[in-house]
Amino acid sequence: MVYEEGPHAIKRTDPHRWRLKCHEGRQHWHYLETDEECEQWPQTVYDRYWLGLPTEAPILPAATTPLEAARNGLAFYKLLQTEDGHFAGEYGGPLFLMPGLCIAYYVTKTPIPEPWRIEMTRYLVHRAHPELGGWGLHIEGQPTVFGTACNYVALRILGLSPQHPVMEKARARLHAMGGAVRAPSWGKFWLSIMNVYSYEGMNPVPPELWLLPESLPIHPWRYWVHTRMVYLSMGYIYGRRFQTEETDLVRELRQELYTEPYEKIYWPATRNDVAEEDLYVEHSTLLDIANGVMGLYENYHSKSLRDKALKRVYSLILMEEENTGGVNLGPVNKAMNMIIIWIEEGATSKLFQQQILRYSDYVWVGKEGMMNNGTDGSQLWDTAFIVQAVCESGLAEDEENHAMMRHAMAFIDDCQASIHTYMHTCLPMLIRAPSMQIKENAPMGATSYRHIRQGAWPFSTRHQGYTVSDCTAEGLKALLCLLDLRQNIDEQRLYDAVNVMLSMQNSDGGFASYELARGPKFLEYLNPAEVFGNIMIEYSYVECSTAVLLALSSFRKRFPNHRSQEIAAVQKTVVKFIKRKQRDDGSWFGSWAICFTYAGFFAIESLASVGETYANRQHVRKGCDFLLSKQRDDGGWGESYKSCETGEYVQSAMSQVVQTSWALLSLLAAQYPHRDPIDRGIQLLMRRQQPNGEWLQENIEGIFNKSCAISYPNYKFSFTIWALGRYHQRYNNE
Ligand code: LAN
Repeated sequence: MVYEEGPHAIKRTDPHRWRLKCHEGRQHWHYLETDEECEQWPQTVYDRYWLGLPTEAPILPAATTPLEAARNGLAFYKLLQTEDGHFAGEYGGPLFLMPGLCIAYYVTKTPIPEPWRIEMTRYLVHRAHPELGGWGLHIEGQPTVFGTACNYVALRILGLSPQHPVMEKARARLHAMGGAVRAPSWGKFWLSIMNVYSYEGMNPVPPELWLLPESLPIHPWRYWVHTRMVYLSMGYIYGRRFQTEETDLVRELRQELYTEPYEKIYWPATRNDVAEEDLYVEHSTLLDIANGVMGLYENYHSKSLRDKALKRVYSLILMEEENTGGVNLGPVNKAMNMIIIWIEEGATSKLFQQQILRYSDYVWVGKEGMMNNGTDGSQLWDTAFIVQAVCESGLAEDEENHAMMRHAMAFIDDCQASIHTYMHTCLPMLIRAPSMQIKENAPMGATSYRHIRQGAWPFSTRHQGYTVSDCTAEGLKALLCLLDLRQNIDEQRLYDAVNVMLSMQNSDGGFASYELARGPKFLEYLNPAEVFGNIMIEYSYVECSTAVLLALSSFRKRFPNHRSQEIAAVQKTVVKFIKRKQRDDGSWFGSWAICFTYAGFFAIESLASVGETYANRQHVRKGCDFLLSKQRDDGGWGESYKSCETGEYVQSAMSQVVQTSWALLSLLAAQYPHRDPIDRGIQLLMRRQQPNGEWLQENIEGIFNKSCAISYPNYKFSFTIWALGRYHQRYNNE
């Protein structure tokens, strides 16, 4: 074992021993123990790239035109394609996920594999705030009680001593913020499981909510799927008041996390105490009243009703388990379900073993150690973008790119939910309604409340398999590109994808992320999470709506006779929605990446897909003018994640290649008539390109729930190549 140089002097594994193995999109990092194994299984360029080792990618002839720059970019990026045809990548950023993993392993007494333990410790040590100490909600944020208390616990589980300088500094920061009593609700919850906090100090999460009539507007089936699945599992654990046993570590943590003696804390008074550093959405009066009522209920609740509710909740968790093969929707319900399945089924059960196995899908080794990804990856998403970029730029015609494209297509093809995958991964009760719309599905009570998925694409892998509107759109767009290359595709697959999209339009004309908007807007007043905004229900998002519009537009051009009237009607109403969402200054607010530049790109491109351009339409013109007003002296664009928090455009310290690409793609799609700003942007992309064709990592690219940043490291390849390629198509390298 080696120690890293530098201020942290922390243990590290040998980076030359890690290998990424990918199968059907599943990404697993393996640590090889012997030299012999290493010789038999040499490191690939993508292993080295993601581990931060020199890639040894060849130096390329310097690009003199945008097309050559795109070609060089692709020559490098191609080397990162994994053996199963997708483009892998780290998906870190949030800092509230690894505590869930560590606590789940700790309470279920599951040993954390040694190489993981070492690399997770290294990651968290590196990600502590360099000046202030402690951790934030995400890697670019300021320290919060949530981040600091939970990651402190995680590091203690991982074995780091409380005397380590990073821990001392974190403790000081935590105490300066008021100690762990001031954690937001999700923090209070994890700490309660760890038995270093009392459930008396938590607002109730009664599982009985799931027994309410489904017709009630507050029934959880109407929540946004991530919120629903988190509160489903939280309700189970809260309902049972599950806590791990009191160990030495537990006793020590109780002394370390607070500013006063643990025994003296009056817990009920801490329920609504949340540090200013953490608070993004304050409690509404409605929420406080609801918490009060639920608190009374908790004092007198009936045991038999609770048992019934726990049974119902557990049956839904089992459906989730089966529907996703143990991957689960996301990293938060994954950690909770690992604990729940251990409680219900025991450590030796098949289901619990599957839970452990599937945790490998969530962890990723980067150059600063091992992180807990925000999902089980972004496989479909990233692969669909590069396929479209290569097609549009014309690089798909190059012989040298054929193998890579075929391979990517095979992955995209395999990733789509078909009858075949359906049979394998869905519960029998879901199979009964493969191509029906949600309102025609079997009675809600009998299902797991999921939207139809035959023909859909997920964000990551078909194993996780959740329908996402814009992932379906991007998957379809990518397949349609391939039609241009005259590959054989079963048309029914395309029709199924269209069917999924058509089933997802909301009454306001827009599209949400995973499902139709099912709940009333007032549910947002009951958002108990404090650290995230707009999480209670689905909303129509600019990005999702525009992606669907783009997909439908390109589908309709090729298949003008398939459901043409319906598609035309949807196109019309989405266009209206997009125009309604434009702000007076010409911008669109983005919810899933940063921010106005991202949403502007999708909006302008989608309007262009129905023939609206800078010359002929006011909305596109205003959208372009807004972007142009943000161009910087060096020709680039650069927006900070702060835009997403504040709702106003905030410039970042430097221009960013990713945002420059989005802005250029927008101007080019809109047929903006003047070349100068476009040329200056293109020159910036070319200047930033390295001699081996790559672009270096810049600021974090993505966001969710208004407050949490998340990495999309592949964007710096797919969108740069796309912008350069689109420029070439428009101006032919003049
Ligand atoms: C994602 C990632 C992808 C993203 C897009 C496809 C880009 C978007 O257009 C639609 C929404 C979606 C699918 C999305 C939703 C929320 C996710 C799953 C994430 C941002 C990745 C991580 C995040 C998830 C909620 C993180 C876990 C945290 C909780 C609050 C439960």
